[in-house]
Amino acid sequence: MKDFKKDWWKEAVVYQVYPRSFQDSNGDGIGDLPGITSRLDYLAELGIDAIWLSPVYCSPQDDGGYDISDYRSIDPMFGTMEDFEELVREGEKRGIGIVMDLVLNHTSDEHAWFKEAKKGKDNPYHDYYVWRDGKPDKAPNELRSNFSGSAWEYVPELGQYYLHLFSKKQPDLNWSNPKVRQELYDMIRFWMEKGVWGFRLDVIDQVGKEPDRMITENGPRLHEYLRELAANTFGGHGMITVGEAWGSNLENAPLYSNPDGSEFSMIFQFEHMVLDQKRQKWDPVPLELPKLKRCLAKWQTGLHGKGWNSLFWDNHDLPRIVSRFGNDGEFRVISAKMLALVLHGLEGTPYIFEGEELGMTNVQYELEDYRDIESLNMVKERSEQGYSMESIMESIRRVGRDNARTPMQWDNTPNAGFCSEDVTPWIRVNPNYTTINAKDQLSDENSIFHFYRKLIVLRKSYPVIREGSFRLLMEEDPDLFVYERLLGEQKLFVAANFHGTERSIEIPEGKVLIHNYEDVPNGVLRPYEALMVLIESGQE
Ligand code: TEU
Ligand code: CA
Repeated sequence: MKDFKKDWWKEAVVYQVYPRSFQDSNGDGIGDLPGITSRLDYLAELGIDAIWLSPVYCSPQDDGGYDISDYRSIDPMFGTMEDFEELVREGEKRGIGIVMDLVLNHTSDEHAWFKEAKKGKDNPYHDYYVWRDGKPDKAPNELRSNFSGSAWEYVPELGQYYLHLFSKKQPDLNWSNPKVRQELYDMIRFWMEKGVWGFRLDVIDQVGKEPDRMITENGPRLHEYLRELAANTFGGHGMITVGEAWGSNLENAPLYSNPDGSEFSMIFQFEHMVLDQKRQKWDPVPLELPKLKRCLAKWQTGLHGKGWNSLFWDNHDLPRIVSRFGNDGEFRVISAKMLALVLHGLEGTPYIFEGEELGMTNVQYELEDYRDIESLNMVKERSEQGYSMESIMESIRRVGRDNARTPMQWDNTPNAGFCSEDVTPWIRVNPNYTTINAKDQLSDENSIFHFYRKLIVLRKSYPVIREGSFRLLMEEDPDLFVYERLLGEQKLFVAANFHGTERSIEIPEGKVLIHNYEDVPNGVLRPYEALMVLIESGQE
């Protein structure tokens, strides 16, 4: 096992790869492990420390690999175990570690455990899953799947329903069965021995569910389970661990990311990602900036010294941030840099999702070009409920997960360098690859790519960026996001204009570390303008 420097992940920047969409190496139109290995130099140039790899295990791909049929093997679609080991080795050479995605809440219905479980109530694997007796037309209760419809699926041969909080091909594991937990711990140790640097834990806040009480997130035994999980696996090994926890809040976050290491290094919380929606994600509303500022400020101050934040705008489930909180038209480059600057000025571990560093945008496809089960199930449900096709398509285009999953745009050749020109990629390439691609940006010092690279260098260079305390300024201002970070004699001043009109502002004297227009602003922030100023004490 690798000997990690204590809390190394507090200084790290993580890059998320969604393998299907990153780089195809063998001409089947699907990204794969050798493809990722072939792009490690690109990631090394960006300056990241670790790759969070979305699932590459054997899977029928009902939910993009988050439906695992064998936890200990690589899906042939992505390559072989040797390809995986090669990626780990080649990453290591460049100082880049691999963070595996653990999906412990559910398996695929094609997992050997579930196939056994379905055979009968006396089967030793039956109790690995969550079953309730019932009748064909009467589910145990009203619990709903995250992917539309009931969370219960009937198996006539057993006269029972099984629980699936996601697709019906993702039956939920029964964590109250100690055998299930031990199996999972064994499996995690298997990956630790392969030399990975850490884990991202999918919907981990749901494993303590109590479906009869309609409790899915933050169940009563959750933290007992998580402490047991850490103690039996990665606990005390210095790895980076990040739990996905939509149900987290400031009350429970210090438990999840307890500095004593009893659970995880940090969690992904999503409060800042649901501010621009009504009750459901499919009904987006415009963002009110003060809400975002107050939310991020709350997490910055709330976890300072008591836990650790993850910092992110994007992942494989979210629409592209430049299309969401920025401007993907006239001000695409400027606003993508502004959003990066605001996030990378905060305390926590930043995560960059593939293509974010290029300012990749949402897509506007017709229905037949979308692939994601969440979107396709929603189309079915909402058309039955009488929504117009127009409003359904608008929802998918704005918030559908495929926005994040279109192929990585490497260059301006057909298929954007993601796969060779004569094959059809599994999902269409965003037609804007001719103007938005890595090749162009690598050779342009002023590109979004190089802006992200510089932000990473700054984080590594200035302790105030990594550790400083946070203070929100101009809290009520509807256009400007302004804050300070403080550490000893050093102060960092960050200001950003989130809108397309000029705004005057007093900028303190100091050293401008980074800014997103050609010239440094002076008393006015232009559309989407942002800067970071370092003020040494005595200078004010
Ligand atoms: O996502 C958790 C989750 O709750 C998602 O359904 C989320 O609410 C939705 O995608 C937002 O649009 C995790 C994975 O990140 C996701 O890709 C998986 O589909 C899901 O778990 C099931 O494993
Ligand atoms: Ca391939």
